[in-house]
Amino acid sequence: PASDTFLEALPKAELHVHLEGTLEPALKIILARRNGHPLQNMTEDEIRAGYSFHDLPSFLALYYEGVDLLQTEQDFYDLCYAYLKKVASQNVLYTEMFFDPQLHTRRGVAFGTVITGITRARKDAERDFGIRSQLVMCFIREMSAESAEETFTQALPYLSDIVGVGLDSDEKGNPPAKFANVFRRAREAGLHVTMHCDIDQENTHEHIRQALEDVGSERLDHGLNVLDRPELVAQARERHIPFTVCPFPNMVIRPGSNEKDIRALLDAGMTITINSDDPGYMHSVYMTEALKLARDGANLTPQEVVTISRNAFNAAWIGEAERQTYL
Ligand code: ES4
Ligand code: ZN
Repeated sequence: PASDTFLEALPKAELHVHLEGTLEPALKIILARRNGHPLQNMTEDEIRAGYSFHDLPSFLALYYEGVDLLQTEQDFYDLCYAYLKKVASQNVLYTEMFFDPQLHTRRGVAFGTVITGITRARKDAERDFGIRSQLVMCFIREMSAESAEETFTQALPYLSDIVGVGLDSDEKGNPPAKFANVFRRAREAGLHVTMHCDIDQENTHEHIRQALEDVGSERLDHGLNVLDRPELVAQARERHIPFTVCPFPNMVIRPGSNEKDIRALLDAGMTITINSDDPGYMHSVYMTEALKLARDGANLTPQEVVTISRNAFNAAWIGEAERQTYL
C-alpha cells in the first residue's frame, strides 16, 4: 500500500538498537563456520525455530548464546557493517548503537578487539552508504558495579569513539543506583547517559525515578511504566525526556502495548521515538517494520509518524549543525 512507501521513504534515526541483537541467523552460520562452532551445522530456519521468548530473562538467554559467536575483530566488523547496510537501505540516516563490551571481555575477547572492529565498520558504512552512526556503551546490570567501573576504565583510550553510556540486561534486583558512581564518571568525561527501564520490571517506578533524579539519565529506554505514575509523567514532560519505544518487544512482552501505551504516551505529552531493539532476534523487524507496528497498533496519523521520526533526530546526541542537515 501507498502508506508503506511513505514509511520506507521517511528519513529515519534510530536510538535504541543493540548491535549484538542485530546478529541474524545467516551471519551466525558464517561466524560459526569461521570460528569452528557447532552451530555451523544448523540451518537458518532451525536457528530461528529456537527464537521464542516471553519476558526479559528468556530473551537474554537467547541473546547471550548468540553473543558467544563473536570472537574476532572481523566478526564485530561484519556484524556492524551488515546492520548499517541494512538500515541504510531503509533510509535510516543516523543511528546510535548500543554495545555490551562486558559480554565479550568476560569471555576473554579484548575490549579493543570489539570497539576496533565496530569503529572500522562505522567508517566504511559511512563511506559506502552515507549512514552516520555513533556508539553507546552499555553496562550489564546483573554484573557488579566494580566490573562496570573496570569497563569504563578500559574504554578511556577509546572515548572519542563513544558518545554515551547506557544500562541494559537483567533489571531484576539491579537498580540504576547500583551504578551511580560509574555514571558520574561518564558524565564528568563528557559522555551522555541513558538507561533501560524495561517493561513491567520489579520496582520499575523506583528505577525510573532513580534514572531521572539520581543518575542523570537523559533518556529512558522503554520506560513505559512511567504511565502508572502521574509524578513521573510530569517530570518526564517538564524535562522533555525522550522515550525509546520498541514496538516488537512491546508486542511480545506486553500484548496490547502498541495499541494502548503508545497512544497513552502521546496523550500524556511524552516525547517518543520508535526503534527496533534486537532485530536479529525479533523477526527482522528493523526501523521501517517497527514504525509499521507502531503506526498500525496506535493508529498513528501520517503527521504523528513524521513528528515521532523527527523526535529521534531532535533527541540524537549530535551537534546542531549536523542536526540541521537532517531536519
Ligand atoms: C535488551 Cl530489550 C533489552 N532489555 C535489556 N537488555 C537488553 N539487551 C539487549 N536487549
Ligand atoms: Zn534494549
